[in-house]
Amino acid sequence: METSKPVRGQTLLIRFGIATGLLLIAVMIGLSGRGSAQAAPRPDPTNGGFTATPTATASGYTATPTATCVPTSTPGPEEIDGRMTGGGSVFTEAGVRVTHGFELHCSTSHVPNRLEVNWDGGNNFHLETLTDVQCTDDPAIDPEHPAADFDTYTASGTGRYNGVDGATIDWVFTDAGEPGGGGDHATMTVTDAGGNQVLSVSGELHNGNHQAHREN
Ligand SMILES: [Ca+2]
Ligand SMILES: [Ca+2]
Repeated sequence: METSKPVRGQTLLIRFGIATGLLLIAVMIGLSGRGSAQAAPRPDPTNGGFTATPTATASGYTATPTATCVPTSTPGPEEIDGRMTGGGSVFTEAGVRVTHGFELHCSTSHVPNRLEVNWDGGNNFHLETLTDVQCTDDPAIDPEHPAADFDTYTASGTGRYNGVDGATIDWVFTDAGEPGGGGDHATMTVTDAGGNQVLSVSGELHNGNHQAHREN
C-alpha cells in the first residue's frame, strides 16, 4: 500500500511531462509553420504573379531598358537629279486642243522652272512657282535616249490663269522615247483663283516630244 503511492505519483509526473512535451512540440511546430508562411514571397498581382526583385546599381537606381525605335514610315523615293524639257499637244474629251511647252527640274530649288499651257482660243496658264515635284521611274516606260534616271514628272505649282494670280496646276508628264507621239503622255488640271477647275486634260501627245535628261 505504501509503496504504491510513489509509483502513482511518478506515473502522473511522467504523463504530465509527456503531455507538456507534446504541447511544446505542437506549439513549436505551429510557430515554425507560421514563420515559414510569413517568409514565403507573395505573388504580386500587379506583376503577373511574380515578385519583382530590385537590382541595386552604383547610382542606387535600377537601370531601365530603353525602347528600341522601330521606323513606322517607309522611306520616300530616292531624289533623282534630272530635268524634263519639251512640249506638244493633247486633246480634251470635248476635242479641244491643249498645247504646252516647258523646262522643268526635279527640284523646286533648281531654277528655272517654266511651263506655259494654252487652250481653246486664248486661255493661258503661266507657271510662276513650282511648289512640289517628284521625278520617278516607271518600269513599264523606257525614255530611250538620252540617258535619264526617270521617265515620269509629277508636280504641282502656282501661277496665273489668263493673267490673274492665284491659280494652281497639277500635272504629270511622261517620256516614253521617240517620237513623242509614240507614247509620251500629258495630264494637266488647272484651277483658277476662285477654286473653279478651268482645264482638265489627259492623253497621249499628238505632236511634240517630252525629253527626260540627267542634269549632267
Ligand atoms: Ca522606266
Ligand atoms: Ca519622249
